[in-house]
Amino acid sequence: MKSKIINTTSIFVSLTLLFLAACTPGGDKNAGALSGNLAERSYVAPGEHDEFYAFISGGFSGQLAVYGLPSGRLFKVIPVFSTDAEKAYGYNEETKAMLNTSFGFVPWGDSHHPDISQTNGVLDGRWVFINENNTPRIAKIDLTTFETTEIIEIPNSAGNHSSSFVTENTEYVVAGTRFSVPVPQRDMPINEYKGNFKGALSFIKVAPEDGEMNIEFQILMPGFDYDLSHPGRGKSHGWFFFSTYNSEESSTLMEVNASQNDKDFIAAVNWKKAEEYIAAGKFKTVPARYAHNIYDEKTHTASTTWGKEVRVLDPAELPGLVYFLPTPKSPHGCDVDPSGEYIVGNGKLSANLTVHSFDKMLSAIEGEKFDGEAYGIPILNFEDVLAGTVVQPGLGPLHTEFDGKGNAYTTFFISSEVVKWKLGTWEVIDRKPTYYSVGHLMIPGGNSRKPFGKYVVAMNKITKDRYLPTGPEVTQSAQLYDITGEKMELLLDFPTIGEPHYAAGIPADMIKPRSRKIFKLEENEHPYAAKSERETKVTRDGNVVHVNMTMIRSHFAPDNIEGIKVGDKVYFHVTNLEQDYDVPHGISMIGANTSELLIMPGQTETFVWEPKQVGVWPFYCTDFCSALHQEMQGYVRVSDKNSNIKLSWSLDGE
Ligand code: RUQ
Ligand code: CUA
Repeated sequence: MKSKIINTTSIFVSLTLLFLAACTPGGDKNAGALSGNLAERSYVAPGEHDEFYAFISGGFSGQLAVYGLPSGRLFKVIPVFSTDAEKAYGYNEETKAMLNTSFGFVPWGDSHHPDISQTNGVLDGRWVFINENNTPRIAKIDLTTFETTEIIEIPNSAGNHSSSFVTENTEYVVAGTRFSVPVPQRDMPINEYKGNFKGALSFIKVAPEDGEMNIEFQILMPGFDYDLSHPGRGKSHGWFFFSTYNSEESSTLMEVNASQNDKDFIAAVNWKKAEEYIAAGKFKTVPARYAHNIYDEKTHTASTTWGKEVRVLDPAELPGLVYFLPTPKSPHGCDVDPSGEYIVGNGKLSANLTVHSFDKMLSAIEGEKFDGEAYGIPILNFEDVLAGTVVQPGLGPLHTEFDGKGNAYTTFFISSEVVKWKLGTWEVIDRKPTYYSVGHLMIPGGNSRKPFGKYVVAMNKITKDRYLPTGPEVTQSAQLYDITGEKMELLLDFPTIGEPHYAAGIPADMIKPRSRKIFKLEENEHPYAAKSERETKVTRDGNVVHVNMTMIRSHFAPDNIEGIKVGDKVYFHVTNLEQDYDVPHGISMIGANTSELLIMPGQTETFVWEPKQVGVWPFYCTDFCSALHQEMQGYVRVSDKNSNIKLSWSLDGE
């Protein structure tokens, strides 16, 4: 009895020690070293610029945040899938359409995986794409304006997670469903999931000139969960790889029921073959309603068109389109090295990392060496496609990135660490703790043929004691490591918005010279733009009033308006006449049921105000724009519904 107690206690003690080892900021021991030379390496002196941009997903904030590396300074939160009062995104009349979906106006999203456009497998810095997980969508952000300019909804999809990754010439941005669902959606018993639900993998064509997205085709896969994906590159360009879990096709208590199979799959999709099948007419056209929202830079206005159908390919009937590569234990990450030869599958529950060989995969396919099939899709032999195994590198592997020098870096969620290992020899070279429970990691260009392997950013799921406490919610956290040497070195912790999933980094010089400074007034095609104070006016049509207004340092024109009545619907269309860099003005109206506007030089934006009370009501500039910013204000006289005060407007009595 006694010995039993001792045993249990000692197990408890060693577990506690293990836990402490994993959760004590071990870096503190090296704090002295950090304060010296290491600290200088993340220090960007006041007025100096960072070397890299990092676009870090905002997770459940629905946005995309822009940081500098190595400083970790936050520059901008780009509104993408969630409304943002700071920038009037989703509040002003111009951007509301960006959030249209087949479910109506959706003001929130869950953004996960940004990926920067590429040319010849190298980042080109034109756009960054990012997926929305909850109401499946892909957004495109223009990297001259850092604004979201297009959002396309993905039909037949649910939990749009294995997305939004681009092929090496940005031919496609790819979106794979995480949850399989009935396709088309219909009323049916949940327990008839198996064999009946489908997983759609969508290939969205990106127009080479303006980047406009168009759903080219969908591949209707068996009802597994499609978790992550990455494009082939170099020799494997033309293929796309998707990790799957729940090959058990369970719909309930998934933590148990979807962890039964010893191996799930990585699906290898030959999209060049898919293009041939499309050209040969081997597709079905199925009805599907989805929103396609485009922001026009000339009119400064977004509009929605509605997709009505998609072309669908059935891999069971189309030989050579898809193969399954057996991959141990519910793989999460699915990462392809810069040469395109190695496909890393990170089995969340597996002790080892599995690396597949593209060349071996091709010869196995050629030799028709299959180990059965699943729903008509050939399964390759595990041993035939295996390039190698990284043996027991850590616990709970999630994602892998590459430095372009033959090394791979994998995150381990359970053992909270980044492990560096060598491609080809599979030996572990280094490991460094992360604080704590790391998810994704990012090396600038790490998902391309040309990584800029100077830093790795680890994005952590748990922060605990790393920062000053801020109530029960602790800031999310990223960590920056220097990877120029044999061993990784932790340089910096910095907080992030929302929960960071993936990120994309790029040398600042590839974006900086093209960054937009103003919008040219003469190119402004907004239907209500007033391009000079002479063009300002107020017009009435029934109870709808349009105010075509301008703003310049430091007044509005007009700034006195009379003849507005309770019950009117007043549209303020406001044009910023400035043509200088970094001179936005803002405007808001007392009691308006919307956000302020923040209008860039040369831009026109609109907000609606429905006056509810008689009186004289002020409005003002919300952005401290000049020495006389506080003077940048005006009044609207609101009269009773039945009053006959004439509509009039003026600036300085004119
Ligand atoms: S997830 S932590 Cu990309 Cu959404 Cu892996
Ligand atoms: Cu314009 Cu303050």
